Amino acid sequence: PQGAAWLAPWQLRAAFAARLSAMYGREVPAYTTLVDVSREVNEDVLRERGADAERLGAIGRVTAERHGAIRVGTPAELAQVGRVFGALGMRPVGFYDLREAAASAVPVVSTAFRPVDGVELARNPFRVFTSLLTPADPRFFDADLRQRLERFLAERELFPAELLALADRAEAEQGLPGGDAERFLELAVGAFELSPEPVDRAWYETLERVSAVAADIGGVRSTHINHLTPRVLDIDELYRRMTERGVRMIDAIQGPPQWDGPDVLLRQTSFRALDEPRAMRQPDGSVVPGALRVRFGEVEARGIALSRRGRARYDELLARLDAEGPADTRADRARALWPDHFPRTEHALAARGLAHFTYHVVADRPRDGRTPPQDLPGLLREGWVRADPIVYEDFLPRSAAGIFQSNLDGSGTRKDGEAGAAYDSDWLSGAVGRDVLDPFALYEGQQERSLGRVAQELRLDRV
Ligand code: OOG
Ligand code: NI
Repeated sequence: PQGAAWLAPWQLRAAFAARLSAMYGREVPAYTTLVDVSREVNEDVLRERGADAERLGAIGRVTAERHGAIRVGTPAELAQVGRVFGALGMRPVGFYDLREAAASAVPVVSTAFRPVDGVELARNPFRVFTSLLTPADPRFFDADLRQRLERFLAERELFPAELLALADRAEAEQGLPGGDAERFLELAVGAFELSPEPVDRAWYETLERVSAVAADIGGVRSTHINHLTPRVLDIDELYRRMTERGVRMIDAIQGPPQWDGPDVLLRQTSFRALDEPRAMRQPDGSVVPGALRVRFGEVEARGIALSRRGRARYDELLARLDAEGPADTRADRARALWPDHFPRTEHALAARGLAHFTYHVVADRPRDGRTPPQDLPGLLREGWVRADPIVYEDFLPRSAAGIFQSNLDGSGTRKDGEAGAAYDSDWLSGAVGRDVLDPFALYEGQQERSLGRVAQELRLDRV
């Protein structure tokens, strides 16, 4: 049935991302400014650095690239999200526990839905950071509040049955014909729009005392996309230009510091959304105008995916920065310590196994009568093989917690001393009804496959 009007999962994904972006731009004008400034910065970087600017993704991909964030209340809702994104060729990757991150009290655990295959990522890398409320965590919710919350959540419907049926069909048949695709996209975007339904003020405020995130998720009868993030090639420059335009950004860029060596992982920054008018239902039943501040703007720059070893090194550095000095000097200390932890060239990152690359036989290497060495550092050194960096497609729990926190009013309450409820990646797989994939395993697989091809082409037993 796959004629001209057929939309494959990646086309549905690209169309969904574009429509979500149009909707969000209508609803949150500062987002449009952010997208415009990101595009300007990307054009300038491309002009200045030429092909080098595209080392971590072709400009077409980077310009269209977005991630969104949503938050849901129950495992059943999360499983439905999994079906909607399954139709778009997106799978849950990574487990993030934001309840534990230092200085934040966010009662959620998260994953990110994204394409996992190299070809699919190149077509459209749209991803959605998806958080699930943890009402069973006694550090946030007492037994009574938990029960009221779970009852409230069980009664709401975030995704209409028609949407879910279309999603299941799209996943099973690997796409949808034009008319159904149109309907699916309309319903899917609609499910993430801010609802005009009045907010029950007393209930919302009850949850807000625990956490603004709990209120945002469980205080209303619908969900909404709470930010949509473009990708920029020079985030420091973007930060300056947004500030010049009078947009007040959060104090810091989260993630690794700026330096003159290879960019790794992910750097992000955000600005607070403005109050948005929302109708409020008062305890006496009357509806009055009110305002809530639930959406914000964020932008990110992506670097090379670190290996498990590289990541351990990054996490050690974070722990050291926490332990050794005051928070307000953290950025400077990070910049000073960074060169002791990470080498200044991609070549060294590859040779020391700190980051992931795909490896390719250099086709036009001059023939000098030598035979290729068996080891990767040797192959790289003697010019047999070239290493292309694998871009980091995931998130960072610490940065995510920082992004959550910097966009909240109160810090909420987390009673410490009590044991937190146990949630882990396996638990989350059960909740979503799909395997939550390990991001490291995905990068390792991609790298291994490329090394297999190298070995074959150079007739080596292995590399
Ligand atoms: C998600 C915050 C995390 C990121 O980019 O790290 C996130 C949220 O606010 O729901 O989006
Ligand atoms: Ni984000």
